[in-house]
Formats: sequence, structure tokens, C-alpha cells
Amino acid sequence: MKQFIVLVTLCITTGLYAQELKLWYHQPAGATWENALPIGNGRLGAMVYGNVEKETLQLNEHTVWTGSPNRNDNPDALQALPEIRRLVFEGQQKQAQELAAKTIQSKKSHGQMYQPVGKLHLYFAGHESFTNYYRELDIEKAITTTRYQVNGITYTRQCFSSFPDQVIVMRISASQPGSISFTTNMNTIAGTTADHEGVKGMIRYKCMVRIKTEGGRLITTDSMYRVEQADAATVFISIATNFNNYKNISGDENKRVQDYMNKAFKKNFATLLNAHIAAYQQYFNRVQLHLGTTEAARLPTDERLKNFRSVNDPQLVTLYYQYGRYLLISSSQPGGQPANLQGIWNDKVRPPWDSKYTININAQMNYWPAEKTNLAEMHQPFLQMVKELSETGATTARVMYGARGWMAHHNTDIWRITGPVDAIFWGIWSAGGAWCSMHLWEHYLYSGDQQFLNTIYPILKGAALFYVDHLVEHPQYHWLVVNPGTSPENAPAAHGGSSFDAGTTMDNQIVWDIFSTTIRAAEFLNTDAAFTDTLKTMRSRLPPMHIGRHGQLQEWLEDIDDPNDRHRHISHLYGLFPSAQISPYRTPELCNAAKTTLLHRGDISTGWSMGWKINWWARMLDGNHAYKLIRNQLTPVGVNQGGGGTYNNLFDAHPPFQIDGNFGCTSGITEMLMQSADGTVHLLPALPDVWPAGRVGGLRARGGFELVNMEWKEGKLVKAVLKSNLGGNLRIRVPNELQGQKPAAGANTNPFYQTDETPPPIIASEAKINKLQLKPTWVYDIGTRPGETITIISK
Ligand code: FUC
Repeated sequence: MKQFIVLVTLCITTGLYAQELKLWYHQPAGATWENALPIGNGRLGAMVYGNVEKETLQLNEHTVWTGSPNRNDNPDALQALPEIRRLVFEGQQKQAQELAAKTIQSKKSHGQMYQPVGKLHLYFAGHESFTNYYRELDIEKAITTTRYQVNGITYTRQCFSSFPDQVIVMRISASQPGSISFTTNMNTIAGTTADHEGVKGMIRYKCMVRIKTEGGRLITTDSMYRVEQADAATVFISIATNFNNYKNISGDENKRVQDYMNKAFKKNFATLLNAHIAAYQQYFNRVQLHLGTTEAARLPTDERLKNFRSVNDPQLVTLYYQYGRYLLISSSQPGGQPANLQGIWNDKVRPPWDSKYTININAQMNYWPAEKTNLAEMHQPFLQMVKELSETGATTARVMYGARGWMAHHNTDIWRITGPVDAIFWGIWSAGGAWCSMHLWEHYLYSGDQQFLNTIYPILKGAALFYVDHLVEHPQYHWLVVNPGTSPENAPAAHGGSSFDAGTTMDNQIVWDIFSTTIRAAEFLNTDAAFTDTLKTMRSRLPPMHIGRHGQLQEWLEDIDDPNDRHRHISHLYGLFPSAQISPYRTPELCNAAKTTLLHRGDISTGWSMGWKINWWARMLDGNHAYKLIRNQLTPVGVNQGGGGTYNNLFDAHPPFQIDGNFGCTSGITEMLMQSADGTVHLLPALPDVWPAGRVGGLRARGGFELVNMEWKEGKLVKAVLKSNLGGNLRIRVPNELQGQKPAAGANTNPFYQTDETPPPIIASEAKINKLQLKPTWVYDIGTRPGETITIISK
């Protein structure tokens, strides 16, 4: 009996563990795209429906966009700029906005649209009534499986988008020979994308399907295939376009599509599958996370999502966390396009916001997990986009603002437009380029790659140079400010419906960051001393942050925030995350004010906004509040009144589907477990009570440190192993005392951990400030050599 119990317990435990990294369901996707499961190799994406009698693979290729190389600057801006600035400074924001609508807003393209390729259907006649249905996405292997029975025969379909072989592959097998028969709706499709907003559509694409059968017959007609009584069949899908880069579309899609197909078609399924899994796992396996196990994990994914708000299901958190990493690996590969608003998965000819790149938060959020969750290679497409924006944005800076350097407004697309799009209320924001540039710097801070720093320095310098020319003196306060500026997508009631202002907090913070970063990069490279002096002088004249009369961090230069404002953008908290200008240890007043602002704004919001809030609460070292946001985010779409949530396939819901929330949450969970932005490697900075014990391995910290593994129990660090790739001082902050380590003294000597002094805030009222309750921490200095592994153990 005892043996039996042990065996059952073992089965349940291993069963739980085995299911941990799978999304699985008892029913097909049906007609709902957000029930289908995403696969991708960065370039080719598919949504696999798992519908039995009519299987659907909705197909995407990352360069299928409307339009062709184009620009969208409005040269009238330059002449109108002095008048617009005057109006803003004189408090006539509405008039300024009206004038800018005519002179600054783009009169050309407002961005092109990311397009679907099409749908491949497989029709299985006679499979209408089936039993024992099961469908999964295994994110450890990046493969979907659908299984069901008809007339006692078990049918299995496995599908993946191969990283090394650059085709999508679906294998169909059965438990009895000769039982696979189906037809397809196509064998080839080809086309040219549409014209849009006056830009001619010139992307040519081709999608080719081929089928390899084992046994039975394969009949090919002009437009489709028929498979009869095969033992197994493997469907190959190859897609290619003529896109080379944002200014060159002279590629040969016909040759490309053939080449991919011919190479892959020669290989057998097992060879393709093994190579795919190996290529995927070299990235995916770098991080392991365990937050505990509960019985809740035994249910299918959609049911767990429904239950999550009321039961403790830490494995749903680990699944969602690793799913974020899966999605990044699957939608962003070196040499490809960065993940857009929907990664690479889009079934609509007119997708929401064109499924392009909104660079006032969303595109950056996609890349927050990249470095810290050990997927630096996946960052590359975004970093390449920043480089390309620095090329196109140099013309925009010159033509529209008479400035040197480069800039970008709040949106871009595959053609790297940098002019202002949408109504000027949104489009006026000018800090897209500078914010994106911070990702270049971050990649350097994590890697310490000097060669990379050399190549990006001119881009950082160009982003800073734009502001050297663009900042103007505020007539009343004499600070240097951006005018016209805005705090993305929000407007204070005091400005009569205009979003225009001068010296908004986010603009100031971004200018501060790009100046500081360029100064430090120049110091690392020992270059440009005169230029960095200019930047230092100008930086000292930026407006300080303000704490307003409600105890809030001011969003605007004046104290006009509305404590009842629930806007999804809380742009002025850029300084808390992703930047570290606001810190619980270095700038406690600002951090308290940021907390007050967050409490005013509330928790429930769009998916991405909740994702950002997880990161903020983690930076404020409040793990329980961060977890509350995870709960809100892992709520079925439609339940949060006026807010987002999650679809059955664990895609983030703005709503609609927007992938940024997935990535934002993965970043936030990491920030709860380890941070490295505030002068130390901080372990377990924001652990919620629901995760008293756990393990994590593979996270990366700035300065070339890697958390090989860490274990905690009862909310306390037990042991951690860290690898130092670059050497240097490892200043570590932990929640409990360590054995035999030297307490930290003086400034951190590690050059990657320098933090610039944020100037003291101007405080209108202390009365309403919500004070952070900080738990005690211990800080140690550990000298490391390159390649050394350090073990720390709690006392
Ligand atoms: C910004 C956000 C919206 C949406 C869009 C794609 O404009 O304000 O909520 O996420 O980007």
C-alpha cells in the first residue's frame, strides 16, 4: 500500500512537472484566432488551430508589409516652429496644436500595415465526429501537437516553424497504416502587397506548399493536393519575399522560396525536428524558473486562466514567464525584423494600429526581457532598427527641426519612417529615437562588448546632438526644455484638450538619459571631451522632477495632474522603469511620489499598461503589489472592467491582442527576482508572499554577471551562484545576512554600476506622500576575476 502511495505521488508530481511548460486544451481553437497556438522562427509565423475536420494554419512572414521605401517628413514644420513654441510658452496650447496639425503632422504616409500571407487548410473528410481530443504547444520544444481519435484510430499532427531550415513543417501520422486522407486548399499563392496612404505596395511574396507521403497516393492538381490512404504525410510550407532592407526590395522571392523548400524537402521529419529543437533550445534552456507546484496546474490552460485570480497556481506564472521568452525567440531572430505590435502573428488585412511599431512604449516593452532573460541575440533586430532609424531620422531632424543628429516621433514601420503620424495630439512626441537608443546602451551594459560600443557611439551621440540643437530656454524658469513636447497620449485638463506642453517630465527624463549615456559612453571610449562638457552643462540646466500638491510625481512642468486620471500611459514613471533615475535608495522622495502617482492611476488598465506596472512595483520593491498586477493580467479577457487581460492562448489582451503585455510581464517577473539597475545586483528585491520558496537560474545582470542559480526558502535567500564574465566588483544586495562576505564600503567601483545623481526634486507638498516601507537588506562587495564563479550562502 505504502509503495502504491509513493508511486501515485511520484506520478502526480512528475505529471505536474511534465505539464509545466505546455499550453494544452481539450478542445480545438474553433473559429477564434486567439485560441490558436503561435509558432514562429522569427521570420515565418503560423497560428495553428488544431481543428479536426478542417485544420487551419494562418500564415505570416515578417516582411510582408504594404507600401515600399518612403519617407513622411513634413518640411513645413521648420518655419512654423518658432510660432508654435511661442504659443506653448504663452499658455495657448490649443492654438499651438492647431497650427502644428497643419504644419508638423505628416501629410504623407501615417505608417504602413503588416499583412497576413494567407491560410492553409487541410480537409479531413469523415473526421467530423472525434473523441479523446488533445491539443498542446510545448514551449520547451517549440512544437504543437494535436491528437484525437476517429473510429478507433489515433491521429496525430505535429507542427513547428524550423529555425535552421526556414520552413514550416506539419507531420500527420496515425496509429494504423493507410488511414491518412486529406485535401488542401492550395499549393502555391503569390502576390504583391497593397498600396496604402499614397505609397505603392511593392512587396512581392510567394508561399509554396509541398507534401511528402509515406505509403498511399499523392495527387497534385493546379491548385491543391489530395493525399489518399497514406501511412503518414509531411506538409512543408515555404514563404519568401523580395525584401532586402528598408531601402532595397530587389530580392528574388521565387528563387528564395524554392531554395528554402528544396533544401528542407530532402530531409526527413526526424532530422528536421531534431535540428529545430536543438536550435531553439540553445536559447530557451538558458533560464529555468520554479516558483512551486500546486494541484491547480493539473487543469488545461484555459481553465487555469479562469481560476488564477482565486487559486494559487505558481506554475501558471512560470508558464506565462517562459512563454514570454518563447514568443521572443519565435518572433525576433538575428538578421530579421523586430517583433511588431503582434510579434509576427497577424491575420488581419487591416490590423489594429497597422501592427507596426509604436515607439512611445510598446516596441521598447517587447525588448525589456531580452537582455535580463538571457536572450541578447533576440535583441539584435531591434538594435538594428535603431541604427536604421538613426539614418532615416537624421533627415527628419534636419528638415523638420533644423537640428543636427537624428530623431524619431512616436511610430515607425518596416520602412523606418520617422515623421509624425496619427493626429498631432499623439504624433508630436519627439523622443522615440532617444528612448530607442537606450536599448543600445543597455546591450552594452549587459555584455561589456567594447567593439559594439564603438559601433553604437555615433548613434548615441546623434540622439544627444538632436537635443543640443532642439532644447530651448523656458522664458519663465530658464530651464532647457523640449517645446513642443508632450507626455505620450495624455493631456492635462488645464490645456483645453491639447496634449502640447514644454518640459514634460518624460521628455526631461529621456533627455537626461541620452545625455548621461552619451557622456558615459564617451568616457568609456576616451573621446569627445569637449562635446561631453557641453552635454554636462546642458544637463545641469534640465528641469528637476517635481512633486506636486497631491504628493504625486508631476507629469507636467506645472502642478496640474488630476489625481482621478486613470490614463494607461504613465510616461513620467519612465524615470523609475525602464530608467533608474528614481530609486527607493537614492531618491526616496521621488520614489514615494511615484508610488502616489501609481496609486492614483489604479491597477486595472490595458494589457501593456499592467505589464509596465509590474515592473514599477518591482522597482519600488513591493512584490505583493507586483503580484496583484500579475493576477490582473492573468485574467481572462473581458473580465477586468475597462481593462485588458489574457486570451486562452495566453496572448496578452490590450484588448485586442498586443504582444507587448506578454513581454512586459516577463520582464516584470524578472525584476521581482533580480535587479541590476540601481548600483547593485539586487537578489530577491520584490518577492511576493505567494512565492516563499523557489529557484531560478540563467538571469543576466549588468556588467557581465550571470545568476547561474539561486535558491530561496521562507522568503529568504539560501544560496546563489553567480558567474562574472568581465570581472570587477560585484556589489550585491540581499534580503538576509550572508556568510563570510565583506560589507560594501564607498562607491561601487564597477564602471557598469555607476548611477548618475538625480537632482533633488522640487516639492510642493509633503503632506500626501505615500511612504515606501522598505525591508532591511545587506550589501556586500565581492571582487571578481573574469570567468570566475562566486557562491554566496546565507548565514
Ligand atoms: C499606444 C497606446 C495604445 C496602443 C497603441 C498600439 O498608442 O496608447 O494603447 O497600445 O499604442
